Amino acid sequence: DGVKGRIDFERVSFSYEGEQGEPVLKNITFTCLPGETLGIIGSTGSGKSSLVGLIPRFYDVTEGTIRVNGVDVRKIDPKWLREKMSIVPQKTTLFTGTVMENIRWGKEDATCEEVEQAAKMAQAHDFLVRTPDGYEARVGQGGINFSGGQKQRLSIARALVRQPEILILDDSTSAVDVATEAKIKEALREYAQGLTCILIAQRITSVMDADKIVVLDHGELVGIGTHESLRETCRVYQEIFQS
Ligand code: DUT
Repeated sequence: DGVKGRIDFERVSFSYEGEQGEPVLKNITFTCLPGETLGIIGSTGSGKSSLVGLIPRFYDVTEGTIRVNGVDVRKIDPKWLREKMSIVPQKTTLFTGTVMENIRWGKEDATCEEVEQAAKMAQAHDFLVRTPDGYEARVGQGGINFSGGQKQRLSIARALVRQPEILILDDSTSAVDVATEAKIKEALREYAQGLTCILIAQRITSVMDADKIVVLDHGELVGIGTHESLRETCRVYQEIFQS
């Protein structure tokens, strides 16, 4: 169907409950079409994580409307909504168990082939098969025996094995080198066609090839467009680009 993975924000404002002062998000409007990759960039505290947290209804909007596949999310059961999307949070959440168990978490019926396929896309397969126990390697508490970048790649594999319609990566490749990050994005383009992807990032290189990029500044949308157009027209984007 033509609306699978579509997201619309319409004049969305948001304040955390009980918080005084300026809203965290102010009058945000944009559309992410099915299969598009949308980048979100902005300085720390500009509201990026808050914005994506509204999509699976971790919080509800204060004003305005968010639609997923054309339907107001307030009319959708959060459980059903979260089935359709995978979110990789800023902080990875691996648990004590095998790598296989960790990737399968959230989709316990995934086959070994599906786990391997997800790990390949996330660029985790290669480092896993180089360890003696491979997918049966034990993950220590909090993933202590893996590097930051490896943990992020395992988290991305976990998100992909659920075969979501919408994938949200919240700064999930910050510890992954630029070349490996490019490989992950290339694999997603090749194997996960039709997947809508939202990428929050700190560095421009992470989002510059997105179909469009939303620039947030103190909770306001100050630019939306491609890297090329923002580089010419958006002051905040230029500042991030030059920094
Ligand atoms: N905020 C709260 N309560 C929360 C989370 C955030 O009041 O539970 C505030 C802190 C900040 C604003 O909301 O002033 C936006 O935070 P958010 O985490 O959405 O910003 P970010 O752009 O994702 O920041 P970072 O790049 O540091 O993750």
